[in-house]
This record gives sequence, structure tokens and C-alpha cells, in this order.
Amino acid sequence: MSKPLVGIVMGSDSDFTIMEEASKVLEQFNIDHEVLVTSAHRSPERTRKYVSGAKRRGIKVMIAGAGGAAHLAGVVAAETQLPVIGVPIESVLNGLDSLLSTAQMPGGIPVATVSIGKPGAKNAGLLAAQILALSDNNIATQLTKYRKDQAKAVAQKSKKLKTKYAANFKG
Ligand code: RP5
Repeated sequence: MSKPLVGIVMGSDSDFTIMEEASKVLEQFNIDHEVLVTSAHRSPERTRKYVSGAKRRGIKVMIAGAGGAAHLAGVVAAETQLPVIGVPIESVLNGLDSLLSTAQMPGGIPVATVSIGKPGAKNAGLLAAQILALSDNNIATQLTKYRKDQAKAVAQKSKKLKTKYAANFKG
């Protein structure tokens, strides 16, 4: 049976197309995680119940994504000592409202906020993996390889453009 190390919560099922990027990263590193839709304002009791039991059940990092008046990450952070990564979801104001609502926590209860939308969700997964890697050599090794492969891919992209547009491309 799997023992989830990361808990991913989102305010609505409409957030899932974004938040699945975090889940995909964790799957890539074989990190057990669980995903739950729960809202800070529409289902406060459900949110509190889930978050307050998370540490006891072995969860080490929480990722919370929400849009609009996005207070889910802050509410999650208020209920646990686990590190909380907030993902602002695109909204009617292109996610700027979500970004500010998630990032602008008053001093005392921190939320580590990533960028808006899919890149942010991806980075939330990577940041969770990096936190777990502090005490897990297997994940640390996978992260080292991930970065090496990423660097190789950049060089390959440049090479491809050189073949296509020649001359002034260095390589
Ligand atoms: C937020 O409201 C959710 O996180 C979502 O991003 C947004 C819209 O929710 P739905 O109306 O699509 O359920 O609480």
C-alpha cells in the first residue's frame, strides 16, 4: 500500500487541469501523493479536517492551488506546521488576484508561492521533491539527473535552431 508524502489540494475540480502538473512531476519521481478537492470557503470543515490530520498520516509537504480570492494555501498553512506551497490559478484577472491572495501572507504564517498556472504547478511538484530530497537520497539522485537532462535539452534546442537557421547560431 502506498504511503503518500505529499498532499495536493485544490479549491475546485476546475483547478485540476493546472494542478495535475504537480502530480505529474511527483509521479515522474515515484513520490506517493494524494489529491483532494476542498475549498477554503465552500467546505471549510472538510479542509480543516484533512489538513489537521495530514502530518499524523505521514504527509511531509502540502501543495495548495486556488484561483480568485485564493486563500486556500493560507488556510492550509494556518492548520499545519508542514511546509505549504501555494499555486495561484488563472482567473478572471489572469491570475494576478490569485497570485496576490496566495503570496501576500502577513508575517507569521508562511506560504511558499510559485508562479501562476501550469509552470507554477510544475515547480510546486519540483519544490516538494527538493524538500523531500533533504532526507531521501533516491529523490536527490533523481533530481540531479532531471537537471542534467534539462540542461542537455537546452543545448539540443539551440543545435536544432542552428540546423534550421544556420550562420549566426553558436551551437
Ligand atoms: C476557487 O474558485 C477555486 O480554486 C477555483 O480556482 C475558483 C473557481 O471555482 P469554480 O467556480 O470553477 O468551482 O475557489
